[in-house]
Amino acid sequence: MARQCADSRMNGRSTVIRRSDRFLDGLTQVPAVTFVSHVHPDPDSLGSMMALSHLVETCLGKPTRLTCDGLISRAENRAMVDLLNIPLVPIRKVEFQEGEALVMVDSQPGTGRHTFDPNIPIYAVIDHHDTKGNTDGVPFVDVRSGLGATCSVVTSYLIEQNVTVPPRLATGLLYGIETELSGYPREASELDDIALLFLYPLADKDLLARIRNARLPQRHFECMLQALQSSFIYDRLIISWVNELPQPELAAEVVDFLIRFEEVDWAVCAGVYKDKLVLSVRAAVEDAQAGEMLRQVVGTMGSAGGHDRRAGGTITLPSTAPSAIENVQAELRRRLLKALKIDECRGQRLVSKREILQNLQS
Ligand SMILES: [Mn+2]
Repeated sequence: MARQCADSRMNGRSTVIRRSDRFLDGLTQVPAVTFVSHVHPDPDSLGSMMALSHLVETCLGKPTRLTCDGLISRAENRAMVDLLNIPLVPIRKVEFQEGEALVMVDSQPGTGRHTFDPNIPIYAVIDHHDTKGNTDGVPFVDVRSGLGATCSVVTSYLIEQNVTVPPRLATGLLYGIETELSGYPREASELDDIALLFLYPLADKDLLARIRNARLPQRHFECMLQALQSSFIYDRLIISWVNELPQPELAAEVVDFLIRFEEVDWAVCAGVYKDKLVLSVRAAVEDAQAGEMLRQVVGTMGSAGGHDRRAGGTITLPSTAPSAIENVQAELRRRLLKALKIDECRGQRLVSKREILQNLQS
């Protein structure tokens, strides 16, 4: 099928083969395109899948599918899916067809962040994570670790192809970029700002406000209270041990809050979710290489990765007996202190036991 998008190579303005041209050129013969991302897809994953699906449908007229690996439980992310009507197919229900192209966004193969069959060939990987996956044999790879968001990469594809961006899509992309850039120091590049400037006039700001301020269930507040009551300071590191995470994405919300504590440079949350210890890390210093640090700390106990100042991972618990969890926590604490060159010391509570008890009595 002929390409239906404006192609500046044809009008003599440019002889450079742009990445979006190469991406689309490789899909002209396929019957359909399916998009995948990492487990518990976040706004950057969702916005990227929405944008590429729109690009493929508009320029090539091919059918597309957006998939969801694992649950989406964070309130804002659920609101994004509902309010923007993002049509997601659970990955375990997807039957891959012969010849269909698989496109992976905001993640890379072999990083322990997917549950689908790793033998299914992938056509494209578009990502911005520092953690390198195995992209050998993947025909189209666009990985830019200097970028704040994968949504910025795919927005540049939409701009290059001169595709009309409907408000719903602009809102998804804007929120995807915004959630990736909200930390400090701000991990962003010029391309992220170009994308934000392009998207802002097109986005539905009321919808955006509803997504940002999604209503929260009671267990969210219970979890935050427990996280604060079990946070321990070791020099410039704070670790929060959460016994029971109501949903895995809450670990990230805990560290986003704790990293603002002025007396630490590192915040770690390790929360128990089912048979796993879910880890989230934030750093308040530049050149922290948090993703690499956590990957080395976790080692063969699980999988981990991320960016310079933000990282995540999971450790599979040998058993959910309290003693088994305590052993894993002790090992993790020991390795974290060593990796961050902090002398073995007793952790100081963020909130003292006396204050916790006093608050209960008043
Ligand atoms: Mn991302």
